[in-house]
Amino acid sequence: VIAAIVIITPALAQNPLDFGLLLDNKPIRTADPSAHVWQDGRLYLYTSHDEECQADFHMKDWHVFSTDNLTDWTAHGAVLSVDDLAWADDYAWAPDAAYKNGKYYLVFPAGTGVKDRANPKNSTKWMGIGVAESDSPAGPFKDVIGAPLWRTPYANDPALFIDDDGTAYLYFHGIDFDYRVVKMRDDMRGIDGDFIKMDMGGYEPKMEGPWVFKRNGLYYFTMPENNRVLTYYTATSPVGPWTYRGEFMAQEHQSNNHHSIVQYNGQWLLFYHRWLDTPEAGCNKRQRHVAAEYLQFNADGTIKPVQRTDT
Ligand code: FUB
Repeated sequence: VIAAIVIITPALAQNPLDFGLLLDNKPIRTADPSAHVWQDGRLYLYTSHDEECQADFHMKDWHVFSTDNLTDWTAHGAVLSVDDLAWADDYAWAPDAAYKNGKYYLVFPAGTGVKDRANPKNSTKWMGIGVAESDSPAGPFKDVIGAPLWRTPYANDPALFIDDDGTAYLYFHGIDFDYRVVKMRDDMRGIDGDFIKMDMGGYEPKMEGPWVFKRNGLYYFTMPENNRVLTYYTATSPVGPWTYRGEFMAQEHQSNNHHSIVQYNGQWLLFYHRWLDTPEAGCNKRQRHVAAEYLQFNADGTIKPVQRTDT
């Protein structure tokens, strides 16, 4: 479903990518961007969606946007909602996508219940990781499994990485924010084997939102450390052991960040979200929206620190 074609005016010459996405000509509060370039050469962005003035991350659906020039974006609308799921009615958090077997897969966290911060024992909240399928990169996606791959009190932020040999690895963080990976079955409808707790070389801050990519034969495991500062590790295998390499984007507003990294037309791009003042919304709080910056590497493969470009 194509909801709207929008023109985003470049903000600054050095960063034509710090944009506000629109849906039906209105701003849409997007977060947790997962960027991919598929066979058709377009760049697709899979995002979660904050309700206007939302609180406590009660989120209902996932959206897709695409472009072939980083300026003109097509909004494909909500491509999956918790209303489509038999097993969850809330917490439509950070998604990722993959292409395999001629199909497109949306992997996503969702859940139900409520968290009782004062008395955690009274919490009824749980979250699981689901996988939905589509014949189109722009969805809509269908949960053909009808159940989460697994559920825990807090399974979140899944990221899929498909290696050159076609093996799909699923990374996520769990209740203790540790570092896990599991192979996906070839049909992508289940996991293959046990969860592997990865060797992080002795440096293990809490993480959210893992994102793995490969460049010049080197694997990069990137994350919002303590959910705020973008940091990374490298390894010669997609399951580690990993070596910590440090920070490449500082935190902003003491708020969470969530990112993805993709190569498009020969340039590396970092998509992430920002918390910006939205006085027009009337809720006296910052709201999230997706932004992007170019990403540069040093000759030794390390990532150059990225500055946010202000609009
Ligand atoms: O958008 C909901 C949650 O906030 C995500 O799953 C986290 O990564 C953080 O961005």
